[in-house]
Amino acid sequence: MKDHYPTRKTNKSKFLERIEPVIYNNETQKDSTLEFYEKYGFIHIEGFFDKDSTSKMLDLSEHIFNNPNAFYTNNEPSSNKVRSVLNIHETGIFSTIHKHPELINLVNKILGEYVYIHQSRINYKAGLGTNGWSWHSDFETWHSQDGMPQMRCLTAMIPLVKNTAANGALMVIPESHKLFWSSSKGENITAESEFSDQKVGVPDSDAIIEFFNNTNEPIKTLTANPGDLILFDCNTIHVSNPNLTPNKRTNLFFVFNHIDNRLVDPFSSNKPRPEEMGARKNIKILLNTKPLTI
Ligand SMILES: O=C(O)CCC(=O)C(=O)O
Repeated sequence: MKDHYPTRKTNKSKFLERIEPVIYNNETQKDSTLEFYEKYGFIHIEGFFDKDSTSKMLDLSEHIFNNPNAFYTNNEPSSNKVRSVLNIHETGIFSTIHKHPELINLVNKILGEYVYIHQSRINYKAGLGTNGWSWHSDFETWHSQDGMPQMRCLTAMIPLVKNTAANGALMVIPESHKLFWSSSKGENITAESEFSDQKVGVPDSDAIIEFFNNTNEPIKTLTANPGDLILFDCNTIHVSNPNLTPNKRTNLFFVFNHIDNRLVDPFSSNKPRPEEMGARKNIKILLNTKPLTI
């Protein structure tokens, strides 16, 4: 398959224009929410999930944090604290939540029918001493390491506690999803070390300046309440600071990919990352036809 976004191949980084649209569904009547998403690469919808479901999601996340052994986990780089737990979308209430008809409907309006879960995770940022994330585009990793061909994928992030500037709310560069930053080759890396502290594929300062020159908007700090929904395009450049408070910042992530964009062989690595980081076998198409009660 042709590599439209070569990255981590040479000693030079460069910018490439995005080829694909942001909204794939031609039938979508673009309301202001979708227009915003298309232009800026993210949307924040307040109060998407009700209080009861949100508190059940938080309870389950706490349970998993305290009993992580049954799950694929990733720890903080400098301690043995759990940083992320992956592949959680078929556990307890998460199995209903990721199929929430209104969520699937919204995702379908953006990516078109039919989508599946590429990756799911809880990021805990467990309080003082926990790392943040450097500026990056998820697509750059998913393309090079997992073999995701195109930008037809998005992340649904559900904050389960209040996200503030102090506990490391996600920050995005508006309009950055329209440019692809092709990274220079990096050192030998492991999937695990990169997951806990990404070093390769991280835009340098000049690249970040270019992303800012490309928009008139300031950084958007996505402070949010439990049960809100934040959707962001797979190529939107984002970052988050360490958690400076003593309490966990627990966020849930479901990554939806279009079925026509299934993973192929990685574009810049010999071996795919584990199934929990990028689904190849465990693929179930998500339909929004059955009303579900949550
Ligand atoms: O949890 C966060 O604050 C950021 C997560 C992130 O950037 C990522 O997992 O790619």
